[in-house]
Amino acid sequence: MHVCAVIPALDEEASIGLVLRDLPRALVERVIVVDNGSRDASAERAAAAGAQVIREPRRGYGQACLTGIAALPPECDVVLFLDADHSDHAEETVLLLEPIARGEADLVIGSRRLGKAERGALLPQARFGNALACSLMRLLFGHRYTDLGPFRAITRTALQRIGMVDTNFGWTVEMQIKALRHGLRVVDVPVSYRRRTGVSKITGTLSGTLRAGWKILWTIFRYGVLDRGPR
Ligand SMILES: Nc1nc2c(ncn2[C@@H]2O[C@H](COP(=O)(O)OP(=O)(O)OP(=O)(O)O)[C@@H](O)[C@H]2O)c(=O)[nH]1
Ligand SMILES: [Mg+2]
Repeated sequence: MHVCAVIPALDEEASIGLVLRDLPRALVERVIVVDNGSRDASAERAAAAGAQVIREPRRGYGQACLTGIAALPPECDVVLFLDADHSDHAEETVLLLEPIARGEADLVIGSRRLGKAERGALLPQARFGNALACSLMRLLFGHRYTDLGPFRAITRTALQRIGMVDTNFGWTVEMQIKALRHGLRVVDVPVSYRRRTGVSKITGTLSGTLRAGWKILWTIFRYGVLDRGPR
């Protein structure tokens, strides 16, 4: 397996070095950090820690992921996504890759609900939003996801099939819904989660929570009610 990691980063100079330090380079051939218009030294820190840095001035979590995907080398056949704020335990990468390596999964979601989240790492609004989104997906698609966690692995073939388009907060749920609609094999595995390093941008702020929550619900409604075709 040729595994490449895509890490969206927006002003994460305090944490990006730690993430890259913890990522098992024996398993991950190439690490692409997508710098999403940071005004701090995220890009320099990432480059110094051995990552390929790509700049994407258009803001948005999904946009950063799309730009990272566009830069994947041809030999890459599994893509690992994780956040740059050192909340995910990059050293647990192997847990996400195992089901794919065994030929049992196309998409593996790192579930913070099945795993151990440090106290205060998953804010109440995040727990509530994840539970609501997972219940709605269960109702509409009949599959029981346990989390919308950002730490995940997907085969390149699956990624190409599902045709991701969301440019911001709908990214994680879009991937999970489309995986079901395309009949992909999806697995949740327990992962650990810690409090972020640096300044909170989404879940730790009221406006971020409202915008993300709204976009996640809208994405579920769009793919689950308005347009139920395979794409
Ligand atoms: N908010 C935001 N984050 C981005 C963007 N592009 C990349 N990111 C990165 O996406 C990841 C997730 O953002 P976080 O701010 O950690 O979001 P969260 O985990 O829901 O909430 P907090 O950790 O409490 O802020 C981080 O690694 C960010 O640096 C962007 O345009 N907006
Ligand atoms: Mg975070």
